[in-house]
Amino acid sequence: MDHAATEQEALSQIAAAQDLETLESLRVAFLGKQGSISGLLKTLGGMSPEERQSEGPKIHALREGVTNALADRKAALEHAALDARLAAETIDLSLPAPEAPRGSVHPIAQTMDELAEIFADMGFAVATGPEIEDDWHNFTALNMPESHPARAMHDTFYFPDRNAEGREMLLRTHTSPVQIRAMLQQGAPLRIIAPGRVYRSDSDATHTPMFHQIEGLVIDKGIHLGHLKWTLETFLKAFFERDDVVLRLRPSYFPFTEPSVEVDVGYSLVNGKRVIGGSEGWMEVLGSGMVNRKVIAAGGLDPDVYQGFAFGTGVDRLAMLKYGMDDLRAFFDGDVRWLSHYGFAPLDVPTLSGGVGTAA
Ligand code: 2U9
Repeated sequence: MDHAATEQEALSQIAAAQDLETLESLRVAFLGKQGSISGLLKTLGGMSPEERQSEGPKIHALREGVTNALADRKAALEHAALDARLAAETIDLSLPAPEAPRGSVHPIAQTMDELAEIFADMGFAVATGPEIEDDWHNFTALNMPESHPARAMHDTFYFPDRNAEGREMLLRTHTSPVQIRAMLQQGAPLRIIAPGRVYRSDSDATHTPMFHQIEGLVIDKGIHLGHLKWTLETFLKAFFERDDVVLRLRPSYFPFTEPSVEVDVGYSLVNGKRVIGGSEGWMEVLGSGMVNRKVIAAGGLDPDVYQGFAFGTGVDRLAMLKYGMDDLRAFFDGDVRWLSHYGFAPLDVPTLSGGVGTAA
């Protein structure tokens, strides 16, 4: 049988195929179950051994030649299709940009920038650290030993596996481990703020499992509660952009500070709405205190030589208070209508001289 002629005919049909469907129907015609070359292969079974020895290699070579030609043509057709698509789908980079910038800065990002600006002016550096922490940096070093209730499963997101040193791993429940790391790495004196995301297993109208905190830490010789009060008062006046901000310090308890104070800020009622300033009522805005001796020691410093104060607050709550949003959950919905209402102009960077928070 003239296999060479059969192969020539098959190859020319394959070369002439202009699209993938035609090529597929040729594959079926030659190599499919009922295909012509498959049919030739089936004739091998009925041949004498001598005949099979001479015919077998020829039929197999024919099948291989056609298989390769089909694969090559398929690759060539796909390549051509991609080239055509790339040529057709171009972006005209010479198109003019939109007249006004479309995006806006999220109120949390804006508030974080304002806080960094205010504290930078008071000599604080911004410190950051990992959101996946070990239990020593998140709890033990902050005077929360293994028996402490804040370590309970229902408050904290733990990972199933321990790290290489055998420590339990978790999503940080506050930004305090950042300050522990800063004390160990930088020593004293220290003046830092630690803004960032924190995680707690809590979800309702006023709690989201991820929220934003900012904490501050000052360590030096001779630090006392007066330094704390001045710093927080200066900060709150700058943040709310009012000179009549009044603070009220109440005794409280945190494991990492001793003594501990909660800070309320006075508000007035204007048309039935609470406005920061004056003292018609009080709202809690910050937790703070003198750093516990055990925490100073965990940070590698001698508590007989160094003292410090620390504070912490929720950025989401501060943003709501300043910009008048009433639903925490809208912060994380990603709704562009909400963002275009509450967002800030991207090129309007907060500065102390220009006003820290100018709405878009
Ligand atoms: C070190 C030493 C002390 C940080 C502090 C608070 C008080 C506080 C809460 C306010 C509301 C967190 O967002 S919130 O849930 N924080 O009340 N935080 S003192 O004290 C530290 C931190 C680090 C090394």
